[in-house]
Amino acid sequence: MNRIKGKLILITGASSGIGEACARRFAADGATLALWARRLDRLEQLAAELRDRHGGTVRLAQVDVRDRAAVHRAADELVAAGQVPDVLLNNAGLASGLSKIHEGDPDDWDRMIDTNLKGLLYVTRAVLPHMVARRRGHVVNIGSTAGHQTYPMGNVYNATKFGVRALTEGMNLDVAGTPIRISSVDPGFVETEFSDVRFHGDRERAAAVYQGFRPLTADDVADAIAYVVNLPEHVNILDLIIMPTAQRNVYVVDRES
Ligand code: NDP
Ligand code: 8X3
Repeated sequence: MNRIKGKLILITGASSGIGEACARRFAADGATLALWARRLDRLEQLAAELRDRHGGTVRLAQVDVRDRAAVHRAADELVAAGQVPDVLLNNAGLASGLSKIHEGDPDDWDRMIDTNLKGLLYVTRAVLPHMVARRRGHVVNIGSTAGHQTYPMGNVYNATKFGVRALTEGMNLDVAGTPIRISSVDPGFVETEFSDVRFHGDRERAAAVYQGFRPLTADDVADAIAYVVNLPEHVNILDLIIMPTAQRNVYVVDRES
C-alpha cells in the first residue's frame, strides 16, 4: 500500500546523495516535495526533471540550515502557503576532515556541529510546532552508524551523530501525547559525495573509502527511508540501522585486497 502518495515531504540536503535519492523516490511515489539545500542550481535541475517525469509539485528553497533566520523564513513561506510538511527528512549533514582531536581543525568542528546538530535543531524548531498544532506529522532524522560507535579520528563527527541519536530519542519523548512519529535512519558506508566533502575535494582519498567492497547506494538508503515513512500511523521505527553486508560494524569491513 502506498501511504506516501499526496504527502508533503520536506527534505533538507536534497541537492545530492541520500536527500536527492529520497526526492526521486518520493516523487515517484506521488508525494509533493519541498527541497532545501545551498546549491539552488542543483535543486532546480532536479525539480525540472521530477516535474517532467512525474508531474507533481516541487517547491524549492535555497537554505543553509546553519542560518536560523533563513530556515525560519523558508518554513514560514511553506506554512503561509498552507503547506505544513507531513514528513520532515532532516538529512542535511556532513563530515569535515578526519584528524586526531589534538590535530583537528576547529573550523571543521564548527562546520559539523553547526550543520549536523544546530542545523537539524533549527529546522525542527521551525517545522515541528506546526505538526504539533495539526497533531499530524513524521520527523525522520538521518543519523549514522557513527552515532552508535566511535572510530579512530571520527571524534567530532561521531559526537554530532551520537547527538542526533539523543535528539531523536528526546524529540520522541517530547511529542508524547500526540500522534506524531519521530524516527532515525542510521546508515553505514554509502557512496555519495560524503567522502569528497569530508576530504575537502580529494577524490582519490574519497574513492578509497569504498574500495574492495560493495557499499550502499543512496537509493538503498532511500528504500529504507521510504519503508519507514510508508508504515501505517500506529507503527514507528525509532531507529533503523542499515549497512552494506560487507560492513560488520563501524570499522570492520570485509575488503578484497
Ligand atoms: P552528500 O554530501 O552527497 O549530501 C549532503 C547534502 O547535505 C547535500 O545535499 C548538501 O547540499 C547538504 N548540506 C550540507 N550542508 C548543508 C547546509 N549547511 N545547509 C543545507 N544543506 C546542506 O552526502 P550524503 O547524502 O551521504 O549525506 C546525507 C546525510 O547522510 C548526512 O547527514 C550524513 O551525515 C549522513 N550519512 C551519510 C553516510 C555516508 O556514508 N554517505 C552514512 C551515514 C550517514 P548543499 O551542499 O547543496 O547545501
Ligand atoms: C557516515 C558513515 O563511517 O563514513 O556517517 O562515518 S562513516
